[in-house]
Amino acid sequence: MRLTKYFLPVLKETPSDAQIASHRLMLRAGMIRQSAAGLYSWLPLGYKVLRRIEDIVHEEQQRAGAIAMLMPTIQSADLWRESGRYDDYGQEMLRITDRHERDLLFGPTNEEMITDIFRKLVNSYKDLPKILYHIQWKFRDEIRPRFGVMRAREFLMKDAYSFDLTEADAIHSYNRMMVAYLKTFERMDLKAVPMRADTGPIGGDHSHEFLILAETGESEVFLDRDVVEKSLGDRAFDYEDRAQVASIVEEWTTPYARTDETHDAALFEKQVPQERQVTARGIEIGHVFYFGTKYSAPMKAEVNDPERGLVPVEMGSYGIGISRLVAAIIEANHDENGMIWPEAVTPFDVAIVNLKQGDAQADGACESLYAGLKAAGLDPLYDDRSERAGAKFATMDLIGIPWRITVGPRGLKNGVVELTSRRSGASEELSPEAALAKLASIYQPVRSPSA
Ligand code: 5CA
Repeated sequence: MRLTKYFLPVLKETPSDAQIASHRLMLRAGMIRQSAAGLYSWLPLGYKVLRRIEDIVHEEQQRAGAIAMLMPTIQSADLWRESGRYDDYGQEMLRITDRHERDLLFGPTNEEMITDIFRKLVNSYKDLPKILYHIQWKFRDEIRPRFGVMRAREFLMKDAYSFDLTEADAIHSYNRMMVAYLKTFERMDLKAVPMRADTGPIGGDHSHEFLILAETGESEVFLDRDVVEKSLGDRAFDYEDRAQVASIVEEWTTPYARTDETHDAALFEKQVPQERQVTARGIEIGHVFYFGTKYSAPMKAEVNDPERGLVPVEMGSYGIGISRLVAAIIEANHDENGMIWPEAVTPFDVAIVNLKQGDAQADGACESLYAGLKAAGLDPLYDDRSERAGAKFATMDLIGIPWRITVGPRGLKNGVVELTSRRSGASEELSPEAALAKLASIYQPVRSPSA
């Protein structure tokens, strides 16, 4: 993309009503625009990041065996009356009446709808297990929407639902999703920690929240430092192998890690040596629940088990805050000059800054780099504006492109361009070909991971 052709409405002023860095930066960099309280348009730069995050989530869900589908945003109130949640959900639910006076609602989550689909279309135990998911907009009429897309009213969620015959099978589905989440967040360079959680209005007996540590997080968290250091890396495992998947879950859930809702101060003292005790704040980016037959029993989502006859299916649900993740990643990756995108989710892979727009040699070198990067499968943003170098650098720093190639007449005389890392600030002089080869080798494993 050429910057002169793009839509990047960068604000000069820092928006005064934005309290946290991610909200300020997303507004300043022209990623989002508020249309009403808790409702945002995703402008092109923000939308690119959102899509990158969605892609990673899709890949890892499917790798873990979940199947993609799409359900509507508007739901019938009758389904929610069957589960008993129509009244329980309270004022957070946006209730709508259509022209025929039918009660509808804008879905805050989809347990009822997927249970309805399942009960109508599946009746044999032979069709189990299944994990179905979608990525769809949700609406929750939050009493205090704030921090931009972090706590919005309309937000994008990945929600998966598992269906199993027995509790043991359901726990395996739960564990699969837990491991898929570890993998998903690791690919985004996030240190996400599963913490024992309250189940809230979703219900159930078994639940973990995934949080990343950040000063601006809304939850207080208490944890053993050891769990933050853990990583799956390129560890090989098989999602079908129950014992293996369970042992990964155990490894991550054995160290103490809880939010203030479930924190037990005495247990924390007993279980975690003083020097490893961490009290911090966290942002919830995902939440997994095993709730057994909470919905399948009242809604009669049953299958024929050869031994037990008709039995309600065992279910779980698994959410990821896709739009919240954009903000959470910024909270974890920024400095005083702007955002610093991890390569896995960056809106553009590399910025090309032409120091002397209009100079035939500099323009030619930029054009050929731009074409070469695209041919190598990379997504460059070429700043082809006739601006001062300082202004071009400031824009690229603000929008956080992880790599910058600076092209100017002086370097070109010696056959070199400058490659700069946004994160470390370190620069090196390389031939244009070598810069291209280096970037290709950085992005290849990020875009097509094997493990
Ligand atoms: N049905 C379950 C899982 S499918 C569920 O709804 N879980 S949840 O309530 O925990 O939401 C899942 C994720 O959505 C949360 O972990 C959070 O990351 C995100 N989320 C929840 N509320 C908001 C909000 N108001 N704004 C942005 N993201 C939100």
